[in-house]
Amino acid sequence: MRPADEALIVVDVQNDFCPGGALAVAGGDAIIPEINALLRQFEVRVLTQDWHPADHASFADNHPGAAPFSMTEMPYGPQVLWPAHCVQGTEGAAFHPRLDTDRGDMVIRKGFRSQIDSYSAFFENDRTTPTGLEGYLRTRGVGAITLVGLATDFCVTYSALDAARLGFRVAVKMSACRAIDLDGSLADACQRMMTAGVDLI
Ligand code: VGL
Ligand code: ZN
Repeated sequence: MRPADEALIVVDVQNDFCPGGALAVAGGDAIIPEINALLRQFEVRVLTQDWHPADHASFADNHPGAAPFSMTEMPYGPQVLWPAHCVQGTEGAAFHPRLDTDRGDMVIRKGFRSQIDSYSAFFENDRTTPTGLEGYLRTRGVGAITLVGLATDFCVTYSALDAARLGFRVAVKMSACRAIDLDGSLADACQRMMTAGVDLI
């Protein structure tokens, strides 16, 4: 087992991010066996779940004429417009059936406010509205986190950068992540994580 002050955070291993899903990440389901093995090694285990209302502002469908994967401006900055995904209560928003969710101590949902997206497990995309995860980890005595899941270049990276900014020691286990990789976003994300002191392992 890993030391008690280390948490595993499993990001968005949901049907819509796996092959056949609405915002499928190539090989998204291939990481599940490794994640299930990791879930047995950590004392503190958090699962995150992207959890959007149908009228969510990050969905291209809610912007007449906008194409999926195009950009828009939100009050908090630029935002990618995604195909509708992870709509609350749908099969697409459910965890992948092979993910060992029984091992999760805590499920944190994010992106449930219609006017703001939330890539990070810690803060919404305005970088200030908290999800509550920081308090959960601190009250459990966590000082170090390992991130795995989907997608490397969006929710995993934003979570890693916020965690580093909050003072946690942060590692991303790259073999247990898969990327969307829009216009070089994966290389850019890795560069930003390394600059922030995140360990890519
Ligand atoms: C994600 C795009 C939109 C992710 C979530 O989990 O990386 N990406 N919503
Ligand atoms: Zn989303």
